Amino acid sequence: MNAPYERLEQLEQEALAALESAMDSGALQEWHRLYLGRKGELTSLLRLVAELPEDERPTFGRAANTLKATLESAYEQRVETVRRQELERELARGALDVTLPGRPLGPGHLHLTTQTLRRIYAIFAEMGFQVYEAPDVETDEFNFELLNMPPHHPARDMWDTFWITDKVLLRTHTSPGQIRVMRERYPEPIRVILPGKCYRYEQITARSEHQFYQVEGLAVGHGIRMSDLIGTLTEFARRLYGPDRRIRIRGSYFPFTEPSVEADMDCILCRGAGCRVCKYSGWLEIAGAGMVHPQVLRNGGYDPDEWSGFAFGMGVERPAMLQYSIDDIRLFYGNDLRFLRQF
Ligand code: FA5
Repeated sequence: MNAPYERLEQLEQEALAALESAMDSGALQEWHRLYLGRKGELTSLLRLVAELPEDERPTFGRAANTLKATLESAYEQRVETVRRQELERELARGALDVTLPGRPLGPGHLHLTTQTLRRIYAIFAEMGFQVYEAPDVETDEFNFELLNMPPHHPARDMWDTFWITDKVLLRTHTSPGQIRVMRERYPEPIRVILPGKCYRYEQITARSEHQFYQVEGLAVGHGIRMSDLIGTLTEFARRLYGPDRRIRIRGSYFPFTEPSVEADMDCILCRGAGCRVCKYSGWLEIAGAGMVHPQVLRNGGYDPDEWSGFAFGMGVERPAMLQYSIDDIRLFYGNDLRFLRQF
């Protein structure tokens, strides 16, 4: 047997013996560097290949690779053993007391949006409104067509849309739920609120998110009038923001209500005098609303000659922003606990 082969055998014995005496992770690292490292013994041995006659080189190469594999697997096993021994030593020293109680996790609390939603539910529940949930993923038919917006209707531009397919979308408002409740409840009278997330393909700014909450309201019955709508919204604003709130109704346009209005409330900060919050108008918008359009009643299965109804849709984050002087809607879902803990 010539010198390189002998060296190979010697190296195996030497390395395995050294491995057995490596007692901690530092020693193991040192062993790895010495025998398997880039400048280690095995690597330098492989260089001896050049000294061998050409026909012996493949056999030597194979033998060296086998040795490499043997040493690597012995190393892995030794690492396991040493790790276990180290842990046992540590436990014996009492450094790790597994009987200690864990670090306490403080209780969380409801998100500001959830708190606001629950306040809104409670107020409407007292006024006899049930909560009805409709799907976030909607069809063009429910989000637009049945609400009086056929394809290419210009009012569709009011709602920039996330499309999933040609006919399926993420609802841009909670109004499609109106049709769903009517079709489910006919021929009963209806008094529901429909809370939920809405999605709009919009530029995100301090005032606008592309994902936000709305609460829709719908009442359908015999002889329901505009004054019922105004009374309901006034009562709601007074219960949420204080008993002396005033409501103002302005004419507006939505394809699914006729007539359509926007309801404003006197500014909670300046009480109508004019300030930064209300942009010096004295008023804050609280909801889009109106009398349910006869065609929408029909689409829900209710005959508009016998039935009438009102509907409204309000944001959730924007009123909460006003109430707590939050100047950026992006804080709501930024998951910064320093912000969330304040509420
Ligand atoms: C609507 O979505 C109508 N569906 C409301 C309605 C319902 C009218 C029933 C008539 C009858 P509008 O696009 O104005 O209307 O949205 C209503 C409220 O949602 C706004 O007043 C605002 O508070 C909130 N909102 C709208 N877009 C955003 C947004 N990008 N980020 C946060 N809040 C928003």
